[in-house]
Amino acid sequence: MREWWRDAVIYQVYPRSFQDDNGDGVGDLKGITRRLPHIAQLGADCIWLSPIFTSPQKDMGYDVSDYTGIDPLFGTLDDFDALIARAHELGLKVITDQVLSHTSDQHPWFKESRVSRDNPKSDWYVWADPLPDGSPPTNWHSHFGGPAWEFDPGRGQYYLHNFLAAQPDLNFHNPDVVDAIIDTCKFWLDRGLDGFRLDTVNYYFHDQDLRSNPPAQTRPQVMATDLYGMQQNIYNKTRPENLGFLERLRKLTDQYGEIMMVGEVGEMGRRSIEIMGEYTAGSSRLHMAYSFAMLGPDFSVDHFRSCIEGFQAGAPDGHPKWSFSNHDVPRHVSRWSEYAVSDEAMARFACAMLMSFEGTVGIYQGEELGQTETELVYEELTDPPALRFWPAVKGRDGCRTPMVWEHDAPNAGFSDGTPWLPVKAPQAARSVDLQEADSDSILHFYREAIAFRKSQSALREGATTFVTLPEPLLAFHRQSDAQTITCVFNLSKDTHEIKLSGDATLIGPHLANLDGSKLTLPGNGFAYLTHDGALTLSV
Ligand code: TEU
Repeated sequence: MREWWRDAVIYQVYPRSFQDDNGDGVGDLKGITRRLPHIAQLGADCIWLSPIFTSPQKDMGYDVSDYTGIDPLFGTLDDFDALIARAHELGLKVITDQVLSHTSDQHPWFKESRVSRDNPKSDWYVWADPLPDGSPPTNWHSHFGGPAWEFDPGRGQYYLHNFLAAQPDLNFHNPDVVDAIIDTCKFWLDRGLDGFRLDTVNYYFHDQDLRSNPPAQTRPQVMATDLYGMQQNIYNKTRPENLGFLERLRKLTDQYGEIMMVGEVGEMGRRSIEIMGEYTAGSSRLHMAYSFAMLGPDFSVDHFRSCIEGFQAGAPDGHPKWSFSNHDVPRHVSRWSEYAVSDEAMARFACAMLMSFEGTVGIYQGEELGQTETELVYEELTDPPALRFWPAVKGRDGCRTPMVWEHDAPNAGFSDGTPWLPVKAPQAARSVDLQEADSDSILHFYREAIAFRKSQSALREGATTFVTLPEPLLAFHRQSDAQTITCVFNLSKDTHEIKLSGDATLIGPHLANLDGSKLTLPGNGFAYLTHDGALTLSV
C-alpha cells in the first residue's frame, strides 16, 4: 500500500505565532489544539510543529536546552499529549522539529563540556585550539554572521557554531553523542508522534580535517552566499558520514510503523536538489527532504523545471517535498511580487502550481490566507541576524507575525496580551473570518485546490513529463495508471495563448479559457486539462 506521506499536504505551524491561549503574547500548545479544526478543514494531512522544546529562545526554539521537555512558554507534556490526541481524532498526523545538529549553550551537555578538556562530555561538541596567533581554527562563517567559532576562556579553546554562538554544534563523530541523540528521538516516538522534521539535516558531521574555505576573492571560487547574505562554507557540511547516521535513524523509526522523516537540506540551488535525492534514495534513509531551492527569488520556468527534473534524474526512487514559504524566508506572495498581476493572483497561482507538483507539498501557516510579508521597523525586530545586520539583512520576523483569525478582535484574535511580533492592518485584512464568509476567498481556493489534488490520482502519484514551451509557460503531463492531466502555468503578468493538438477539457480550479483548440491564459493564469491520449502543446 502507498504510504500516507507520499502524497500528503504538510501544514507548518509556527507555534509562537499560531494562537495564544494564556495571554502572554506568545502562541502555545493549547492555542494550537483549539485551532486544529482550521487545519483539518483545509484538507492538510499532517502538521509540522516548529520547535516547542525547552529553550532560551535565542533562535526562537532552534536552540534546545532539553530535548525531552516542552518549553513552559508553550505549555506542558500533558498539553502536548492532548494536542496529539486531538490531531489524531481529526485525522491529522503530527511531526515535531528536531534540532539535532546543535544545542543551546544552556544545555547541560554543553555546560559540562565547556568546564574542562577532560570531563566525560569534553568531546561532545566541536572544540579546537586557536591558531598560533590566537585566531579561530578555520575561516568558517556562521550563517548568522561573523566567524563560526567562539573562544571559550575556560578551556582556552574555540567551539564551533554554524549559527549563533548560543547554538554550539554537537560532535557527531563521537558515538556517545549519536547514542544520546537517538535516545531523544525515541522518547518522542514512544509518545505517539508521527515523525520528525530534521533541522539542518546535512550539518550533523563537521570536517575533522578542519579545512578552511578557499579565499573568497579568488575566482572562480567566489563563494555563493546563503539566505542571509553570508558566504557558504564548503567543507563543513554534507559529509559522507551523515548517511550512516540517517540510516541508523531510519532503522529506529521503522520500528514504529508509519513514521515519516523530512530533512531540511541547508544548501541552495542545484547542489541542494542532488543532496535531497541522495538523502531520500531507496528506503533506508529519510522519507523525504526539502531544500531552499524553491524558497528563493527565482521564479522562472527553467528553475521550477530544473528542480523537479533534476531531482528525478538524480534519485528516481527518492521523494521530494516542495514548498514556497516557511519561517525562514520572505512569504512568496511578496517575494515573487514582480511577476504578479496582484497579491491575490499570485496567491492562487502559486497554490495551483504547488498542488500540481510531484511529491509531498508543504504549506506555511497564513499562506492559505494569501498572506504577505509584514513590514516591520527596527524596534519591532527579534531575529538575531536582522538585529545585527539591519537594514542589509531584513531577517525572518516579517514572515513570522501572528496568524489573523478575527479581523476586528484585538490582535486579530491571536492574543489578548501584547503579541511578541505585531499584527498589522494589511495582514489583519486577510483574516480567517473574513475569508470564511467570502466563497471567492483565497482560503476557499486553497481548500478547493487541495481537495482537487487529492481527488486526482495523476496529481497525487502520477509521473511527470515536461513539455517544452517558451518562457513564461510551464507545462507538464502528470500520468497515473488511471489518467493523465496536463498542467499549464503562465508565470508572467501578460496574456499568452497555447495551441492544443486535440480535444481537452478544463478540470478543477483554473484561470484560463479554452476555446476549441485554443487555450488562453491571462497573466498568472493556470489550467489543468484532461484528455484521451497524447496531447501536444505549442505556441
Ligand atoms: O534553518 C537552516 C538555515 O537557515 C540555513 O542552513 C540555510 O539552509 C542556509 O543558509 C542555506 O545555505 C534552520 C531553521 O529552519 C532556522 O529557523 C534556524 O534558525 C536554523 O536552522 C538554525 O537552527
